Amino acid sequence: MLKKLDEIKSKAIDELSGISDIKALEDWRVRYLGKKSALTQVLRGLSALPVGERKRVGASANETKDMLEAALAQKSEELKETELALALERGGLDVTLPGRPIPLGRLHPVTQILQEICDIFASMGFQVVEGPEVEWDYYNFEALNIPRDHPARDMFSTFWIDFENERGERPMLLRTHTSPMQIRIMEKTRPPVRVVVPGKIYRYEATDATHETMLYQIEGLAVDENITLADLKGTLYEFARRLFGAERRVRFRCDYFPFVEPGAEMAIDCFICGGSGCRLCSNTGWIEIMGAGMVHPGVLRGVDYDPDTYTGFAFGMGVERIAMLRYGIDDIRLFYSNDLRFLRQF
Ligand code: 2NL
Repeated sequence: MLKKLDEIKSKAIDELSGISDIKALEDWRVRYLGKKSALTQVLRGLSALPVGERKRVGASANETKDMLEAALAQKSEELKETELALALERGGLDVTLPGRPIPLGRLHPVTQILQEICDIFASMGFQVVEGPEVEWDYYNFEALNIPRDHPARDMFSTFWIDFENERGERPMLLRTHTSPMQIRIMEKTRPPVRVVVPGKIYRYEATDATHETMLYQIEGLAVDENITLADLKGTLYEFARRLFGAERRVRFRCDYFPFVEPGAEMAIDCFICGGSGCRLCSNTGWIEIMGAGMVHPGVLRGVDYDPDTYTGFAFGMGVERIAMLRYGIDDIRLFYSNDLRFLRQF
């Protein structure tokens, strides 16, 4: 019996070494370890043997079984590895490769600043509203106190889409500021009004380090009874300190915009040199960040608000300019040239 087990073992091992595919390995398993295999027969027949022999034969049979099972497991592992290598050679899929990382996107620096600005005004009670980029001449100019042949139109180099034609149809353009949306809001609602309008605007100009034909602007408007220049100054002062630092000082100087009276430009003290003069502030100590003013009574009348009852303040700023100041960028064209080396820094 012991001799028979030895024969089974050496024959099985001999055959196993010649096996080179998984199907043949399964046949081998059934032949040497299956229910009908010689080994299993020996194990089953143990109870019929006299005690002394049963012990010896049983120990040897179990040892043979363990040994064959271990050899089977090792062979199976080897075959799997060779099959994977072959599949790869044929151009198959290697499921053991680590996955390719998914590139993570991010918000454009101008979008980040735009959202920051909107958040500040929203926290002060302003609603955030967007409007159309293609506008009627009426909303972009006439309603803003800029009549057809007024020289103030020269301030806004305009992309015209359609001029007034012989059929008397209205002229159309790409908006040169977001104010037309504020006119639309005032037409549709009664005071109190508190809105900020972010969005794209267009200027028909040559591009250079500080000019783009398409840029972002954010304008704000507050109209109610008893709104004064003090409200304008307090609101914009708070805004400047939240965006550029609590230690900022501000300066208001007279300026002209056709839709406000009086009009002003607002500057902050230079956050690089603290006012002593440097490249950023062109040695003046001050950086202009926006235009503002009290809404012109003609604009209020145009939307049917009585200027004797209501007053308001308005302001506007270029978002790229603010982003350039915040990040120390010296050329506006970098924002829109899609160079990832630039964009990945934000
Ligand atoms: C600028 C200066 C300004 C306004 C925008 C405004 C809007 C309405 C009525 C009155 Cl509906 N004013 N907007 C006022 C003063 C200045 O923007 O463009 N700075 C970059």
